[in-house]
Amino acid sequence: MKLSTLFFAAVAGSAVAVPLAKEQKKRDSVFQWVGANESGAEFGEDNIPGVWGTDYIFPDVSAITTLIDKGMNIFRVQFMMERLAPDSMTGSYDDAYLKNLTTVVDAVTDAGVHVILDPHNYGRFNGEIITSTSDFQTFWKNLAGQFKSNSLVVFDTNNEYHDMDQELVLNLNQAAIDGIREAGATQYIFVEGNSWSGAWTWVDVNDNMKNLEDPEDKIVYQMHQYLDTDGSGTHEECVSGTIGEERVTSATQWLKDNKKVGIIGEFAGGNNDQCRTALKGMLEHLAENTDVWKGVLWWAAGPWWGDYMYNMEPPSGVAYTGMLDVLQTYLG
Ligand SMILES: *[C@@H]1O[C@H](CO)[C@@H](O)[C@H](O)[C@H]1NC(C)=O
Ligand SMILES: CC(=O)N[C@H]1CO[C@H](CO)[C@@H](O)[C@@H]1O
Repeated sequence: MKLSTLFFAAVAGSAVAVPLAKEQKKRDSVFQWVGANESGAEFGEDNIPGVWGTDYIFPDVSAITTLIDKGMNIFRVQFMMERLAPDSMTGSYDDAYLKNLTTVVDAVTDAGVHVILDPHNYGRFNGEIITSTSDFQTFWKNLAGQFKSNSLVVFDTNNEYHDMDQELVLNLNQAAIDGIREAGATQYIFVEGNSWSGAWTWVDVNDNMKNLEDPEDKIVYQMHQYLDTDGSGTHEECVSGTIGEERVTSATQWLKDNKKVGIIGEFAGGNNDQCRTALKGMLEHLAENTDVWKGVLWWAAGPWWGDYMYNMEPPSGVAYTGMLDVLQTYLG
């Protein structure tokens, strides 16, 4: 069943089908947000623009519904800037790609949960590091303009900046914030840092990010944390049973010291007891510090993950069948 069907059943026959302000569904959890990444529209990054259904796919709304039924209330939807704005970052949109993206966004927010728009670009456009803060500001002004009337949309400035000048990362994030506010959008903005936005290296690498300014005061620092040896999220094994807590502790202190709030926007571990223990330890630590940690998102759900070791896609993804219980305490 489509989410929109569920929601619109209540207003069937009404001429005004789309409410202007959407409200988050009430739930009971220590975290404001628990959810998953919804990956697919950024697949096939070597084929630009690529072909829908061959190189990339949009998330499956019915699978998202299942995760909402399990208690999730936030989804981070990946897409590629080059597919949305094929000619240039500041150029016009591919209407079909925008429409497909919007369909997913509307379906999720109609169910009363948040959706994060995630340009999965690593601070790059067409393979080059983005250096024009003014173009980036325009990109965000344009995109926020499309979604500013939907209060459950969250803007994520970019996925995992890495190997970039630190001042540039700060300035790009500020430019995104400025563009979004210039468009008149007032929703949450999730900012990301250098070095793949890792929580474990945040204090050493991304300290200057505390200087970001938002007139709406709705910045959430989005960090990522994997628990394998190199923190890349490419191994099934976790380093130890305590590695989860160890890797986020310094970031917790940074958030407190600087009076900021954060979210773990990507985390995962393989389907084994060591990772289960490590992930629980991390979640417990975050849950003890909900003054600064607002939630977590599993990497990843999506239609095309197949037998991928972290696959959270219902009904048969290995993490959906084997690891959802790790999150159970925190689902609303
Ligand atoms: C959008 O989705 C439809 C199927 O719903 C597909 O036929 C079309 O190719 C997609 N277009 C793009 C640009 O993703
Ligand atoms: C950590 C992780 O799983 N990263 C993957 C994210 O998804 C892209 C494709 O969208 C993969 O290339 C990465 O390996």
